[in-house]
Amino acid sequence: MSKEVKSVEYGLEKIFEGAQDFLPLLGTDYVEFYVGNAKQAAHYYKTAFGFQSLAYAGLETGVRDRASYVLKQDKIRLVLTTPLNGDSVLNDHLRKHGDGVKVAALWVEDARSAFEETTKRGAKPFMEPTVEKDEFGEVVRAGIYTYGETVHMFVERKNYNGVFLPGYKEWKSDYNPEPTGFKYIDHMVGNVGWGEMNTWVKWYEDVMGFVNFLSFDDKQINTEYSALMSKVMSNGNGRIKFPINEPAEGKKKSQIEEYLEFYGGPGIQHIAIATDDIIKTVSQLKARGVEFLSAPPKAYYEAVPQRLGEHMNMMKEDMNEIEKLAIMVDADEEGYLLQIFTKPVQDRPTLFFEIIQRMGARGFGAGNFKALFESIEREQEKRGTL
Ligand code: TYF
Ligand code: FE
Repeated sequence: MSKEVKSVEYGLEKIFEGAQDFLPLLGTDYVEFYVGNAKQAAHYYKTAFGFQSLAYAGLETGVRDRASYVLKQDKIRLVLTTPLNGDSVLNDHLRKHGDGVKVAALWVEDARSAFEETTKRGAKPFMEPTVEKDEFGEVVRAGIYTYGETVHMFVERKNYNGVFLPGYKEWKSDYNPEPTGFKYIDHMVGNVGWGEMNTWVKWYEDVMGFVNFLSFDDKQINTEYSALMSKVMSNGNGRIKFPINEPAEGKKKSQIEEYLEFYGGPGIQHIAIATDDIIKTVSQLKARGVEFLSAPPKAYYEAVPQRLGEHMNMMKEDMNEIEKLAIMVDADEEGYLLQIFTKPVQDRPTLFFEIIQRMGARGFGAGNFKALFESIEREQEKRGTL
């Protein structure tokens, strides 16, 4: 693991030296998925992941071409959107990519300025700054394209106190499964094409003012087959992290190549969700039918003390529980982390989720890559895509 940018200080303001502040970001605002059946997807995210109903837009609210269900769990908002007729442009996206993430929306103070600053640095516009109003105030939104057909929306909501956005009505449901302990989005990872990682690293530097604070090359993370390279991009306050993967040459097909084939190009590969009690969260998810990758081998757990070194004494979690749930553990100079990965959450082997509990560590679990990628390869083997 190589640190390319030294961290200056912890806190809310500037963490990364070199990050530019022409685009101050307050956090992730929402993540919007385009799906084939938003009503059923919403049920899945409520039942299996413990999201709560928040807002709805569709025929009943005067929207004719799409239906959108908004779900919430602590700081995370998901929007599940589906087209309502064959003419909708959403169909082109769905036909090509299947269910997946269309929008990673960022919460900003000033959406007009965010749009202006990024487009003048080369971002391709998706939506010009637009004011949306209702009885709860107004929201300004604007959007730019990132890799593939994925979009970053900028959301300015300082003059708004409705449940989500103008045009949505509050969604009160009698069906409210218990939350599973999700807190916030830790990072969202994009897969891009062969040789394109550095192009997108530069794009996040130049257009968004981000810095590259961690890099993993193919030598560190080349298992028998699953070669890839990865660079983590972060904004200045460290709240927004977008790692970018590209495939690398291996013995057989890289998991990144499999994704690109089935998604029909670059897009979001996984969303990592932070919890502060991974044992409870993962036990709940498993009980509700969420499928995770197969467990690492016994030898992986035998090597935990060695991998954690001095951090082993700090570990509060019961290692037997951790192993029983097939959770992985890694450490860096600053602390340790616990993580686990779901299988893809739709039929195409594309988007999946990561559950992560950070106990001081700011890395991405490089010590787990081998075991993780071998689990992914076992799935690729079953799919005949290795
Ligand atoms: O976000 C990360 O870097 C880790 C590890 O295809 C990872 O979660 C990296 C690449 C990948 C799956 C997981
Ligand atoms: Fe991750």
